Order: sequence, then C-alpha cells, then structure tokens
Amino acid sequence: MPINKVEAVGCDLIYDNTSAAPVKKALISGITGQDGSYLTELLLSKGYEVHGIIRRSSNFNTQRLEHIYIDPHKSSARMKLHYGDLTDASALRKWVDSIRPDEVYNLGAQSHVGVSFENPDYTADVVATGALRLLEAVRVHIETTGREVRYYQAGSSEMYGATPPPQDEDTVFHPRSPYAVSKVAAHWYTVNYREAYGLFACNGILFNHESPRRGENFVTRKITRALGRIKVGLQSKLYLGNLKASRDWGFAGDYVEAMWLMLQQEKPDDYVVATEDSHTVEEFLEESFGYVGLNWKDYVEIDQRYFRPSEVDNLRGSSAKIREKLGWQPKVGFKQLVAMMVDADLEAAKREKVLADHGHIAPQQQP
Ligand code: NDP
Ligand code: GDR
Repeated sequence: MPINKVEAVGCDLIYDNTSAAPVKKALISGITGQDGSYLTELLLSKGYEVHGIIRRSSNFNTQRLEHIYIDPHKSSARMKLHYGDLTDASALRKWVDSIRPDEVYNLGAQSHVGVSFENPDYTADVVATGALRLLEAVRVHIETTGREVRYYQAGSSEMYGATPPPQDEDTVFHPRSPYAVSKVAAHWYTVNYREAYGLFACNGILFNHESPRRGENFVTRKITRALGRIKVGLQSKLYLGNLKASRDWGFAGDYVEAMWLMLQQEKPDDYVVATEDSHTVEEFLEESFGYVGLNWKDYVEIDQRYFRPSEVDNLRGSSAKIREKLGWQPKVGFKQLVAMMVDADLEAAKREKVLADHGHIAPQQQP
C-alpha cells in the first residue's frame, strides 16, 4: 500500500511490521535514505521500535520504506515517522525527549560530495552543525533524565580525502570537499561529546556502500540505472566524469550491521568499515556492462561538469579493528554487488519500458 495512504493520521506516520513486543527504541535521522531503510529493516527484525525523522517535502520521500509499510492503525505498529530536520534544534530536542530512545543513529546528511561544492553552507549546516544539534539534544536529555542513550555518527572515508590508502582509524584526515570537511567536524564533535560528557558515542568511518536503493546520482547507481535503460532501448548514452577515481565499494546491507554492532559494545569507540578491495569507476563500468554482454566504451561519454574542483583519487580501507574486535565482515563482494545492482535496474527498466511503450510515462533524462 502506498505510504501516502497513512497521511490522514497526522504528523506521525506509523508503520507496523510485527506484533512482537518492542525491546528497545531507536531514533534514526536519515531514515528515508539508502542506509536508513536497511537499518530500519535490521532493527525491526531485532524487535526494536524504530522512530525516524523525516523532512517535510512537497512530494512523498518515503519510497525506500514502502515495502515495510503496514496499516498504521494496528496497535503493534513499530515504525513511526516524525517531521523534523537536522537544521532545527528544537525539533530534535522535542523528539529525543518525547521518544526517549535507547539508541540514536545520525544518518541524515546532504550526502552528495559534488553537490556540496555548490551548496557549501547548507551542507555544513546539516552535516556538521546538524550532528552537533543532535548530540546536544541527546546530552541534555541524558542530563535531565539520567537515562542512557547511545549515539552513532555516520562518518565517511571521504574524511581521508588526499591521504593515500590503506586508510584505518589512525590515518590522518585530509578532506577534499565541503561535505568531507563537515564530516570531519561531525567526527570530532562526536569524539568531544564522548570525552567531555562521557556520552556513549561512536563514529563509524564507512567506506562507500551501495545497493539497488542507492541514490540515482551516485556513480554506481547512475551506471546500473543507465545500463538497464540502455539494454531495453530507453537510453543511448551515459555521461560521466572522472573514471580513474578508485573506491572501496561494499553492500549497504552489510554496513548497517556494523553500525548496530558498534552500539552493542561495552565501551564506545570509532571503527573503519570497509571491504579492503578497491576498484576504479572504469572497472565498475567494465564489470557491469560486461555482465550483460555490452561494451561500455560504446555508450559512455565524458562530461566535464561531473568532475569535482578537488577529487579524492584513491580510497581503500583497512577494517582489521572491527573484524577483530566486533567480528564484523562483509558478506557481499564487488562482483556480487555489481550483479545485484544490474539485475535490479534491468528489472526496473523493463517495467519502465512497458509504461513508456504504452505512453504512460515519458522516458526520463539521466540524473
Ligand atoms: P542518502 O543520501 O541516501 O540519505 C540521506 C538521508 O538524510 C535521507 O533520508 C535524507 O532525507 C536525509 N536528510 C537530508 N538532509 C536532511 C536534513 N536537513 N535533515 C534531516 N535529514 C536530512 O545517504 P546514505 O543513506 O547513503 O548515507 C547515510 C549517511 O551515511 C549519510 O550521513 C552519509 O553522508 C553517510 N555515509 C554514506 C556512505 C555511503 O557510501 N552510502 C559512506 C559513508 C558515509 P530525504 O530522503 O528527504 O532526502
Ligand atoms: P563519493 O560517491 O563521492 O565517493 O561519495 P560518488 O558515487 O558520487 O562518486 C564516486 C567517484 O565517482 C566519480 N564519478 C562520478 N560521480 C558521480 N556522482 N557522478 C558521475 O557522473 C561521476 N563520474 C565519475 C566521482 O568523481 C568520484 O570520484 C559517496 C557518498 O555516499 C558520500 O556521502 C560518502 O561519504 C562517500 O561515498 C563515502
């Protein structure tokens, strides 16, 4: 059932997934994003009551949560959405105080590196000061109630920027974009709240992770989305920027498990989460186009507008700490990830083709 059917219940949109009694409460900023949707599934499967902060937008932005929607009027509803924004400290305080979460996951962000050069103030406000606002809401809540609340900060390998691989927890940060600088600030705010106030606060330094739910203007999804459309005849060209950049790409479903694990430990700490395997954008093209028997060189054109003023050339994480201490390891490798994304986007393109052939939709432009 489409999520907009529940708008009638008012400000809170309520989702119900099982009838089991809730064990713990989690509050997630960025619940509508790629990671937010996988983390919600994981926490619901563990019996949590999951609360998410969503931005008001003129269109519904809850598509990634639709498959776990169940009638909101059931008393056993365990997923609840609340309007709020990381730029609005009063809303963050209100939701932390009224929900009384056991765990807070700060995943909300203007998360596009290229866009952060065009919207630097906004990116800093959401990514850096937004994290500070949420930490402060948690700190004040703990101080006034005496409760324990654990906090997870979505850190990024982009913080390493120009520092060559392999990158681990001791590697020096050298951020190369307004986004990355803001993530470094959020990282240190988190460390500072841990040291100054004894908050149980963890930084996950996650390398790139993808999935069929990845935003369509990140390079992997942009490629697999275009590939599906090319394969069914809805698109003929794909315009990209720097093909030489190398990334350590994992599967988002594996990475949200790492987030949860960090908050289940005796002591808070910071962890790198990575596959330890890096590929260039060109290698992603080779693998994905090759998977469906096409040569990417016949379709890809370079467009300067997708180049960044300063690029991050090479990221490859060293995740020994989380593997040894928390027993985490990725289950999905590069080839499997590419196949999963191509398969999903090929199916989506076939559905799109049926609609386009019957004049129900105009073939969209690429992002
Ligand atoms: P997405 O871009 O898919 O999701 C971002 C989420 O943040 C969306 O729910 C978005 O809402 C929300 N958001 C944006 N602006 C605000 C705001 N002002 N207030 C509240 N919420 C806001 O990102 P991912 O799921 O991929 O990533 C999750 C987090 O992890 C982000 O912080 C990202 O920077 C970080 N990260 C991601 C990595 C990756 O490879 N995916 C790697 C390392 C870190 P809406 O749906 O309305 O746009
Ligand atoms: P990234 O991901 O910047 O690593 O940030 P993205 O997929 O945007 O770029 C990866 C690399 O591909 C190059 N590239 C292009 N990128 C995009 N988006 N579009 C293109 O057309 C294109 N052509 C080449 C880029 O220059 C770059 O080198 C992601 C985000 O999820 C962040 O929020 C997160 O913190 C980091 O991963 C880890």
